[in-house]
Amino acid sequence: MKENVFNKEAFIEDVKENVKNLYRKTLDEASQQEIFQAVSYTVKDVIIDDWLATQKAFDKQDPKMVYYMSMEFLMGRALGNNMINLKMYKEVKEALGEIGLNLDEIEDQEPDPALGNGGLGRLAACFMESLATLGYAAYGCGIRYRYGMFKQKIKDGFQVEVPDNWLKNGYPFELRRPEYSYEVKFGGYVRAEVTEEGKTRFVQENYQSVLAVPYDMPIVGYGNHVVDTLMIWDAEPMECFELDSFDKGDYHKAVEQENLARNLVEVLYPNDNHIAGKELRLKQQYFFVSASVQRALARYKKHHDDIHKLPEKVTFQLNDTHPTVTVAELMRILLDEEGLSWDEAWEITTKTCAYTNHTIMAEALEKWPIEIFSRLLPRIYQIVEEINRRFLLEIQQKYPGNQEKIAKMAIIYDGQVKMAHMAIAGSFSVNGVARLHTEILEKQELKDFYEMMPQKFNNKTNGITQRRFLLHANPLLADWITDKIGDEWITDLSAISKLKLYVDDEKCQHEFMNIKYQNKVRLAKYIKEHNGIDVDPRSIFDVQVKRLHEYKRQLMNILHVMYLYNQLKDNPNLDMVPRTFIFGAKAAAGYKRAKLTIKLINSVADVINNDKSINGKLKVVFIEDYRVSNAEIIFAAADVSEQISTASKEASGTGNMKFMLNGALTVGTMDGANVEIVEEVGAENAFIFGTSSDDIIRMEHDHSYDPMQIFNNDQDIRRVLMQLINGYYAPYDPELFRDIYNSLLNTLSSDRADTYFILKDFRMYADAQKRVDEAYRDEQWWAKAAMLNTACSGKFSSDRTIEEYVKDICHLDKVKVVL
Ligand code: NBG
Repeated sequence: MKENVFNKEAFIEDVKENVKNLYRKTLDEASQQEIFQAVSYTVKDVIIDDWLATQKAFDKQDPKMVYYMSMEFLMGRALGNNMINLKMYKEVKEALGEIGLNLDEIEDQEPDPALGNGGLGRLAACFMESLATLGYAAYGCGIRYRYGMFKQKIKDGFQVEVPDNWLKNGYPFELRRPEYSYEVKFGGYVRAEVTEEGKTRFVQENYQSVLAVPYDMPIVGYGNHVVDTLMIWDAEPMECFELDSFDKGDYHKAVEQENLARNLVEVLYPNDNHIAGKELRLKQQYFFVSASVQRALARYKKHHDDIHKLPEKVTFQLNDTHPTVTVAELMRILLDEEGLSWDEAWEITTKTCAYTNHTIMAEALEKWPIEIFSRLLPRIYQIVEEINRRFLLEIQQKYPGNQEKIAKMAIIYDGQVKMAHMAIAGSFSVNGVARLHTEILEKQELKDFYEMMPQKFNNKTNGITQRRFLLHANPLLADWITDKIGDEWITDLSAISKLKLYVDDEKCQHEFMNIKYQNKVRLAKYIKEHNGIDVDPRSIFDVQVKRLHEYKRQLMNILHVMYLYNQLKDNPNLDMVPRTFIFGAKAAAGYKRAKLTIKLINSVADVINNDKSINGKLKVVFIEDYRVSNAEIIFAAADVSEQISTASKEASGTGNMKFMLNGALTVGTMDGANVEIVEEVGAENAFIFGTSSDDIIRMEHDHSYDPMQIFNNDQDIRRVLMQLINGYYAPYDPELFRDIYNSLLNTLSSDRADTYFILKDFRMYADAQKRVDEAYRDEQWWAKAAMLNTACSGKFSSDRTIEEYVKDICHLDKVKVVL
């Protein structure tokens, strides 16, 4: 195999050439952004050869392919990672350095393609990278939103959302592929016609349509020349002449279609674990699903002539319920375009689709009113009705006369189309994303489905890619690890367990903690630059970064900070290790209480950071615009990882894994993948607390939890809560945080008080935090525990997760790329 031998001079020449061709400038005239573009094009040149070779290998080896269907891909910046995976990062850094260019600064010019919200979108990105690195044929299918996740600004402590125009300078790593465009139809009505062979055919008429145009982005495998593809769809208006002859010259329709195309991919809905329920969202879903399924089938048919064998070559993996219309769209094509019978089509569909569930949060369960669904997707709706009718028959056969089962399991019920039910009925596999989550699905949320078809259910505990979250994010630690145990961990994270040999070695402990310290200095510098706050890298960096959601309980964290501050005010000599509490979180634009929590964090930060009397023992920092690029700096610098969700609510979490990999100790509940993290590293090397998921679920059912009792009996908690409404942190508007206070105590509101059991867990949380304080004083103990966290993180590579998906669900073949 030909290696990409790096030629420094040629590389620099190419960069210069690109600057000249793109901007008619010489290198010294070019801006940093222009240099970023030029370097990216140079790197893309290298990728293109591998990409082409990969496509050739696919054609020749005809591997089975997975189409990862996802509304979200939170890719993060590409330049650095592409160079890492091409194994040319250090060489490029050096070469650029020699001509006075700083690679870090150049990387900083790249916008974060933020085509996702949080964990679900980032998981999709990690999976794509692992698929390529493991040599599997994979397409990511999604939407090329004109505006990704908003940029967050903090003004007066409040979140302000600013549009993220990530394409404004042009994105060097995408490739427009108009030759693979497809029409996607909305609305109109369905007409049945009888064909010459006497069959009934259904034709959609008087519809509006858009042209789906794919942009391909390369997904570079690590050091193996495999380049998979992320295809994200843009919407363009159909040319007028492509209208039905009947409609030709219909000016109104032409304008409508133009508008439809413009609006369709305009913006990503900024909700995490919550549905928007907007008509446009359903349009987005069908748009990218229809285009992707059409492209997948076209590719299949180019190489095969028996459509019945589709499941042998294709799996559609549904990333949550968002792409569930895949089931119906595939049925439509097989029935209406391929002319198959219902039974044949259903057989193929249910062997091709597989569904991953990512949450049990009720407000995230997708349901569409029949009115909207049938109006937007008339033919698809007919098919869903028939899927539902047959599914109900099956249920009746299995549970004769059991009306309750029908009510609970129907796909169409109560005027709504239930996407999760359709996903389960239409898939051969249903998986949860951590062991506990899958158990809760089987025993609670999806119990009826599990009882009826247990063979479909399986668990795939999430993972993360160590190439981005260690090799790129934490070069100091990555080099140190490689120095100690070799570089096998880069492609086989289980090898990182070899570090266990060194955890008792004092010199190694020192080196490890020194690297942590340097990473803390790097983060402190970032915080100073972006927040203007001085933080002491010798303090404990205690970090909670993730989407803001009540179930994740950032509120409990900040209430605890308020409690610590009260203690310090009572006793300025309190013996505590200085601690810096670091937050980073975006709240959905319409999620009031989440936004108010951000304001609370910033208000508390204001008071505490400006109080000289506490001698800098406490600092609070809210990092603006938390996103993949600054996440990489943050994980590397954390001592403590806050994973404090209400047990049962966090399906898995993946931030928890990124912290662990970088040697942070978890303060956490027994929720999501925390359970498995603790199993790997040992409970003694984490700080576990809180009510168990069984108890939470029980109290949710029997309504036995009463936060008021705790408020009445615990003076410290009472004091903290009163500070929410007595102007302590909002002297100019004492009522500002009333809603938060009410959410914890007020039983008048329609929600039950303290839905997320914050007061219930508060004392146990404070105790766990006390243990952190004590443990940190023992430097040796801490260093060993931190190293053990890194050494025991092997299970949490997305490479492991993908291998499990391949083995149990989609059975892909490995591809070998020869140049
Ligand atoms: C999220 C869960 C996380 C999980 C990611 C990836 C949704 C709907 N779910 O716990 O909240 O880690 O999915 O599986 O965003």
